[in-house]
Amino acid sequence: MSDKKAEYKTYHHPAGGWGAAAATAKVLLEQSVVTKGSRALLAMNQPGGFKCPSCAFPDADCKKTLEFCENGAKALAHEATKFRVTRDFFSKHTVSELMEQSDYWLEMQGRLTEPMRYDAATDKYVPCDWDTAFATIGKHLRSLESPHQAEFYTSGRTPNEAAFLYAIFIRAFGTNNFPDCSNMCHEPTSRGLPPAIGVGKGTVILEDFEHAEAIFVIGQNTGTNSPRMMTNLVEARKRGVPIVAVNPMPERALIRFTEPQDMIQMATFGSTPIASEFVHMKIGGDLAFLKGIMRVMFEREAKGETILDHEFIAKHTVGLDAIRDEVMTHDWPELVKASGLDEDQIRRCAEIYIRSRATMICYGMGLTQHQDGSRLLQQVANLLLLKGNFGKPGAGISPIRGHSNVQGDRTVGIDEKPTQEYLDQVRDVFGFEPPREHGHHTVESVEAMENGTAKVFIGMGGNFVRAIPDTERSYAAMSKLALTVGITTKLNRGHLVHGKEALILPVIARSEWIRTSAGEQFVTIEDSMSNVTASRGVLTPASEHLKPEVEIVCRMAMATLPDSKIPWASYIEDYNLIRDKIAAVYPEIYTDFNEKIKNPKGFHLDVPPRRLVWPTPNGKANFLLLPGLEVNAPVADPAMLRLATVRSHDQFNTTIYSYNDRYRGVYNDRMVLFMNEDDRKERNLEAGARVSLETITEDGVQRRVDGLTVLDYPMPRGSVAGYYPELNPLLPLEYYDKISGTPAAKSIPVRVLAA
Ligand SMILES: Nc1nc2c(c(=O)[nH]1)N[C@H]1C(S)=C(S)[C@@H](COP(=O)(O)OP(=O)(O)OC[C@H]3O[C@@H](n4cnc5c(=O)[nH]c(N)nc54)[C@H](O)[C@@H]3O)O[C@H]1N2
Ligand SMILES: Nc1nc2c(c(=O)[nH]1)N[C@H]1C(S)=C(S)[C@@H](COP(=O)(O)OP(=O)(O)OC[C@H]3O[C@@H](n4cnc5c(=O)[nH]c(N)nc54)[C@H](O)[C@@H]3O)O[C@H]1N2
Ligand SMILES: [Mo]
Repeated sequence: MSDKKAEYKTYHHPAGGWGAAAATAKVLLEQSVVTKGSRALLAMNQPGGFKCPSCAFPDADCKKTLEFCENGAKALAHEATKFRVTRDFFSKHTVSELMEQSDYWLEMQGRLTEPMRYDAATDKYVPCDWDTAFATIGKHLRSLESPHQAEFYTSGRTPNEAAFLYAIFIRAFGTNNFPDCSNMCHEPTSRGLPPAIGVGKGTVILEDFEHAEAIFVIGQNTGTNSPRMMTNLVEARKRGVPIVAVNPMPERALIRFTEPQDMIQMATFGSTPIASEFVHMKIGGDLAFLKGIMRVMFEREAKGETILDHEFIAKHTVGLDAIRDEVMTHDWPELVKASGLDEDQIRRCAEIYIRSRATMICYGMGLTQHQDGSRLLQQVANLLLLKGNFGKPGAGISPIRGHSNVQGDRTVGIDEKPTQEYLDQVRDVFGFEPPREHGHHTVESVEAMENGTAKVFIGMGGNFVRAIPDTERSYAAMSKLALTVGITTKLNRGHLVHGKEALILPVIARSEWIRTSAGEQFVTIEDSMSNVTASRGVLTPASEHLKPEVEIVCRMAMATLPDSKIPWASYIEDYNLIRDKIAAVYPEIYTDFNEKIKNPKGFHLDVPPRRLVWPTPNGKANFLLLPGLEVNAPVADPAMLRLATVRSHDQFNTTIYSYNDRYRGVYNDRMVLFMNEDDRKERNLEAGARVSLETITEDGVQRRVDGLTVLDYPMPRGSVAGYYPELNPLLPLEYYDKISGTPAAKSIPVRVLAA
């Protein structure tokens, strides 16, 4: 809880603008990094500098000198902070005491400075040298009965070089247990899109924004979670491009935005309206909305108009008739009811889509985090295919990825279901036979901890226990482990919910330099639009005892696999050697990696649908069916509300920068429930009432969060929202998309209990 008085007031200004400029200055000041931080900001996303540690949106073509945003500045300020968590700090607090502190407090303590190990006798973390730490990991892993008893988590800040070697190490060790932050995020993209278009990635690049004739932004809070994309939306809007925003929350930046880097707009307090059509849809109504648009197209075709791109469909696709038949089974009253929209608005959006000769559909967690998230994305692909919106400038599908390198990690091997081609390449390049059976995704790894099969958890970045569903259960599962290891920059809950033995291994951060005997090293990052660039830190590491992630991976491998023929020690010194191996394992996309990466703007990995090539089993793009209009299991309880767990403007996932959420008008509080006024009145609640939320499930487990303040907010009837991770205790572990394993964090069935 914040120690300041909570305040709730409507935010009337455009997003961005002076509010963003002030927030940037404030966070630099708070973390006491004004000069250091400002210097680093100038190097962020510049050729020769480092990639922003925040989101995965690409940086523009180096046109602007300050290629960062308010939330990038927050991420950097918190990384470059002057505060430190030292051995002194740990000697003053037991782990049980630290457990009582908030996530915000833990974050504010600063950067970790040296390796620590858990001492059960004192319930404290105590210093531990690096050699002992690696020996402990090696000892535990070698003593397992089976390599499948270990779970190796990756969070998406990990750069390509470290992720690639981590994948090789773990496969040489003998398992494909790769739970990954992507499993909670854009995994429906990675699993849902390949059967449809042959790749599990986006098909647009940044330049496409300049050619699009319509842009849809569905289930994504652009102004907060990928603010650099606002520049592209503003530019498109100024060109008169219609923008359709589809969201149960009227996110401020999608309505009106002032470019903080536009001097004239700033000076004149001007702003640009963003959404030409704001589609205020109920949670999970997307399927009905998409089908409604398709229905308009089919209706008009039936009347003799030419609406579809018949040439494209005939040449490139399979399955049109089945899709048409399925869509036409839903009449308008049904579509209206399931989406919560009126028919006119769906028709207007269809008109925008039909008129545009090149449409981009961008989306985020509002589409992926449902029980049928993967198949819902296939419907997005269907809509695009109907008008041939692939392989031409300004058109395509655009998942807006989360972590800065989450897409890259997946490309270089972090995958619990690796392809046979990749495994063959690993065998041929590294000379060992990798395991072929599928490993655990995130949810399965928690189940393995719960049932006692898993003994060791290693987290390469991230904050696993706070990110996963069913908090109480997950804490209990993690506590059963023999060893937990957190390879991280900052103190977080993941270090406090620990196994019998536990290690904290502090790493050099993105903004800091890496120097080895072979000179200064750089790493590489793949952004949301498949562009790979170098990232070179400019700041002095937070402590002399930190190690780069690459070295930590190599030394874990050396300690675990003493007979390994792989030259781990050489990779620690020279990252070019790692990139040569990436090129060898992925000749189709990474040939001449070390040459190509010399281009300061990086290079694009090939995405075949851009060339109208479909790497699906039948070599075509496929229209795929998702019958019905619901993307989550129905719940009979008439009092049920659907709860979306979302991010505030002042957090990065589990990292809480402050208790404010400026654009939604919430100050000094995160325990709030955004609710439609009529839903509140129907429950006889006063505005500002204290309530509890309880999950509606049939598994007999009570999941409840108390102490939430009800806020009247323009939510559609039946839809409520609150903050992640505070509301994760409500999300049942089993409540996930079966194709991708992604928890349905946007559609938890809950009831409200008056306090
Ligand atoms: N500053 C900052 N940047 C970030 C992050 C961060 O925490 N902070 N996180 C990073 C990561 S890992 C990710 S994955 C991305 C996340 O970025 P987003 O995808 O924007 O994530 P969320 O805040 O979870 O919410 C997405 C939006 O979905 C809407 N929504 C909820 N339910 C539905 C629904 O049923 N349908 C539709 N259409 N919309 C719905 C919500 O109202 C919200 O506006 O951002 C990345 N960038
Ligand atoms: N209910 C609910 N749950 C969700 C979501 C939701 O919308 N709702 N979103 C899901 C999504 S999209 C995601 S991606 C996951 C996020 O899950 P994670 O990726 O596991 O979580 P983060 O909060 O991003 O991890 C933050 C920690 O990473 C460490 N760190 C930061 N920078 C570095 C670095 O450079 N190197 C290393 N090694 N460590 C570093 C720091 O110690 C920091 O405390 O959460 C998921 N969980
Ligand atoms: Mo994410």
